[in-house]
Amino acid sequence: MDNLDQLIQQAEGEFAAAADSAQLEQAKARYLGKSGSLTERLKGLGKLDPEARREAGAAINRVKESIERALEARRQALREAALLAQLAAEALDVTLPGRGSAAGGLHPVSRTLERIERLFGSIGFVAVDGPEIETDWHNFTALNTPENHPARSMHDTFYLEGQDEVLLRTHTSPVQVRAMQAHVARFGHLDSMPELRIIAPGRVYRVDSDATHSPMFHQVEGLWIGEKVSFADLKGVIADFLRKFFESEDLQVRFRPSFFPFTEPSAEIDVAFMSGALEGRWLEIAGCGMVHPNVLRFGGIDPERYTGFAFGMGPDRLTMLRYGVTDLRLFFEGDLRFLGQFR
Ligand code: 2NL
Repeated sequence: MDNLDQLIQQAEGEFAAAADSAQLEQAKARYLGKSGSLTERLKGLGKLDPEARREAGAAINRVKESIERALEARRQALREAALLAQLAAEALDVTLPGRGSAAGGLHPVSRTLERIERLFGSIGFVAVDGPEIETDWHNFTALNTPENHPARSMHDTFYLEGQDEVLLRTHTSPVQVRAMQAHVARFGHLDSMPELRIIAPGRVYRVDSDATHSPMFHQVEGLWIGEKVSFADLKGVIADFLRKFFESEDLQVRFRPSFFPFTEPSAEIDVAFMSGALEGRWLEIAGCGMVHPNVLRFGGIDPERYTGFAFGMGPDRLTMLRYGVTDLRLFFEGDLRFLGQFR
């Protein structure tokens, strides 16, 4: 009996010492396994006479049950310890503040484009778009650009490989040419066509790259065609737009005679600020003019009856001026340290 009680204590000690379930199962085998000490004792019962065998058997079975209970208790304890360890390892502090989602923002040039669209929209101009891959006809011919004009050279214009009639548009004028044709297709049969008032914002491409030129840049062109549209209308629309765009009522605006194949007469538009870092300096910011009769004709419009003005400006440059940015390439490198500053 004493011997058996010791066996229980010994088993309990070994079970307690088992650090994981593998060690515990090894300890179990030493008592309850095929040649474990209890099993050996049960085998020994056969040598006893029936009276003694019954008594010894019952005692061994009680011990066996005790050891099995101790085993099951230790198994349970190890399972709980493993679960607690896992919970601790995967601990998640739900009271910590979230990482937050940084607010995004529009690209500064997109902000300028939206501003331009809104200001012209307020006087009835509708924004239109069109393909960036254009035909030579829409980009140059319809704009009265001579066959041998330098703008048509490989040096200035990106042509598609193996196709000398297809190119990346160098301005958004072809969008306006398409809009004129669509307008005539829609309203040309009427006694009097409604006015066409559009702006064409978008990406354009030229073979040019330095601190102030990017091979891809933006342009906004505008076009107003009607029966009595004059250069005076052009001056008023542009001057009003620029004062609103730069939020400066005393902005100086100057129209300086110039030349474009697609307008006649043509002018360069300069502005001068009355205060700030650029105070008093004339800056060239757009070109404009009365639409050349040939261009109206290419658009399907009778130049004897209708006149119109057109203009083109660079929103990238307008954005640089508005925010005081000196390197155009910053707009197109995608560096969030720079872009994140415009919100
Ligand atoms: C500039 C000059 C200009 C136009 C663009 C135009 C478009 C049609 C007909 C006539 Cl469909 N003209 N566009 C006219 C004058 C100037 O842009 O310096 N842009 C940055």
